[in-house]
Amino acid sequence: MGFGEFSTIAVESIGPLWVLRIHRPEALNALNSIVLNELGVAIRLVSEMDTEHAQGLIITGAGDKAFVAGADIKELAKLNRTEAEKFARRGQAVFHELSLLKLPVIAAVNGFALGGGCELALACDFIYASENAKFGLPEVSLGVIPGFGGTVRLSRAVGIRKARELIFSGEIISAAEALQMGLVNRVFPQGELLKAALDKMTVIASRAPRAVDLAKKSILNAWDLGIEEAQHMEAENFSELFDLADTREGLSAFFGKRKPVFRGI
Ligand code: CO8
Repeated sequence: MGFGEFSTIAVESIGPLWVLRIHRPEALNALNSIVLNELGVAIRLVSEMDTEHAQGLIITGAGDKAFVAGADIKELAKLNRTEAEKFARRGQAVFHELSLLKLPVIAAVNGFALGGGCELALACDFIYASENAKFGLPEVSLGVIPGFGGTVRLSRAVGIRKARELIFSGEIISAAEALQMGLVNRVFPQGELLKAALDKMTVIASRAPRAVDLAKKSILNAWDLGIEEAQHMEAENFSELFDLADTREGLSAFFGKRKPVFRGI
């Protein structure tokens, strides 16, 4: 399956930057198994591209009302216990792959990011939001709980107490509240959101790609490992860069008082 063959997502490239839109307008972009599968394929395709062709990914929702309004409740309602576990594990696996992508990923949340939609945004490196964005994990109001990594990632993103408050109450919060609790990095008027995300990604893409990748890896280690092991890995990642042409280029450009030209090698 290539990028042209999707039915529930739309993928567009702007130079080496990719924009992936979840596109199910009839269901506020809710994640059914087709979306999850297509998302999984798109993530794999992007992960297989070389640096020249892929330097950043922005995930957003089609239209101006929803990023993703959750897992598809019609599909959830038909699941038995075994199928529910399979569905949760599938979503978790796709979001895990997304979180491990070597290139930076920004969620541009342009409306409702509820349940699985909030979990998708949390699996991205950071979140920009439009002023009308709404966040929440309202699963308990349906009798379920977050199942695509939300209990884990929200706790890590905003702290366990805020996460408990949001998940136990199922309350939906505004972009301004999400900004205040550190769930969202920045908020923009709806019409400026995508451009802001692309502008930031352009800045990131101008840096040494392997350095950004290894910084991302080190930050993920900081979450998963103890402080000693994480710092050990940081030193390993740091030293790995000293075998690369881009590192020599970055350091010598500083002394030459010129802009570095990075090639991802
Ligand atoms: N799933 C399926 N369809 C949806 C969803 C959804 N999550 N959200 C909205 N839709 C559909 C509506 O049914 C409606 O369809 P129709 O026109 O055919 O009736 C259409 O989208 C438009 O929605 P509304 O008319 O409801 O629009 P409103 O502006 O009135 O309301 C809301 C917008 C507030 C976003 C409202 O649609 C809503 O509350 N949606 C559900 C939000 C929600 O609870 N999300 C969490 C879902 S559970 C989840 O994500 C669990 C993840 C982990 C799964 C683990 C698997 C085992």
